[in-house]
Amino acid sequence: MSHSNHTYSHATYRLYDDKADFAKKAQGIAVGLTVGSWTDLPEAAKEQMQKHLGQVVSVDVHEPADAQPGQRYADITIAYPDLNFSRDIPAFLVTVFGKLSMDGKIKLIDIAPSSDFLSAFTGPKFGVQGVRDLLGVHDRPLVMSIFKSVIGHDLANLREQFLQQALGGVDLIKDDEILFENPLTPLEKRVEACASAAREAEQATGQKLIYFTNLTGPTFELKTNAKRAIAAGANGLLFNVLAYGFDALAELAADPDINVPIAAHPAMAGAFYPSPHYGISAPVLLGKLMRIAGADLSLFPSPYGSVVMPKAENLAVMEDLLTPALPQKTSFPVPSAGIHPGLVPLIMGDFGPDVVVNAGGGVHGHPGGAAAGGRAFRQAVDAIKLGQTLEQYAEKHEELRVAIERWGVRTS
Ligand code: 1AE
Repeated sequence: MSHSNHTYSHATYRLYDDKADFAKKAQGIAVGLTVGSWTDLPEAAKEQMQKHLGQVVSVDVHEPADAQPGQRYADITIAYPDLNFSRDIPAFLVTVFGKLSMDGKIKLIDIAPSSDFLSAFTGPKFGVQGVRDLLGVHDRPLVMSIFKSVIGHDLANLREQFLQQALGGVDLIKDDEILFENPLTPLEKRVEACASAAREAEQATGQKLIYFTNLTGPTFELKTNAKRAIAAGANGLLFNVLAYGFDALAELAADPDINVPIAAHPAMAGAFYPSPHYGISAPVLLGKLMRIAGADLSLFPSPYGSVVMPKAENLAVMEDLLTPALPQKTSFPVPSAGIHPGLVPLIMGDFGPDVVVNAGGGVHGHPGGAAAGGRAFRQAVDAIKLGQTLEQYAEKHEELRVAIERWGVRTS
């Protein structure tokens, strides 16, 4: 949207209120989050402030005739002048949902930053295509394995865990997000041990592999730590974006020396998106903002596993990660938590080819061990690609057969 040569960024909110005058409320937001007051301003001041004034774009009231208490809501879209905020995500978020986030039953359900604002963000360095190019895999979903049971384990143990996961033929391995700097597996030593296991596995499988090392530490040390990890051989970084803030991710993604893909972990996302009344919607949080800030992969709870996000929200997150409507490269959707090989038909059916099948317990919990677990996932992906059911393919693929026996198959 553009008024008088000024560009605007949009934000859409869902407000629940049984009695409110939503049009008045919308006007209050447009003025309150921009110039502060309007009607009381002298005419000369109004002329001066006009370019900074927010505009109500739409007020869409949902009030069924038989509405029960708590059901009346409105979707309100406000246009904010880009003039009012600098080109960084904290400034944008504080403008559109700073104080407002605490003002009643209100949830930020969509954002449409202007092209001028978006042009300030490099976004994912690799994106879906770039990650595929790094691995040389272009014709199937990727498979990622998650380290499990890492706290309290030493380097030799960690290396062995890595090797077993890698031998199963997975494409990506990520640290557990709760593995921080510690005396048993300090950053550089951990990276060296895993990189050497990756080389060993690559000789056996002939397959390339990316290891997402957990990037941790105080905010102002993140860049240094990222570069230390890369110098030690890390070819990917895992990052707990919501604990640090989107700006930290944007700064890492924009640094030319941090030339490895970044996987965004959703830790703490549950504090933001699940309520219908408060917070920030999952597609905004784990879709648009992750991608704009520079996540090559964005993890989120799938609709099928142990920690569940409804399917409609999953698909909306995926849409925002993959839509060509944003100028940034696309990011891989990674529906996660409680994933096992028997869910692969659903994942590939719902998400299509550009998805990462990601599992921890579903790899390590395979009765034949982690290598067999990885193989079972790869076999499940191959089965669906070949148009076979998992049960058919399992007749000649032992690891998949055992996985199905252990977890079953879900087709809906
Ligand atoms: C939504 C994040 C999933 C995650 O990080 C994780 O560790 C999942 O583990 P499993 O697959 O549920 O064992």
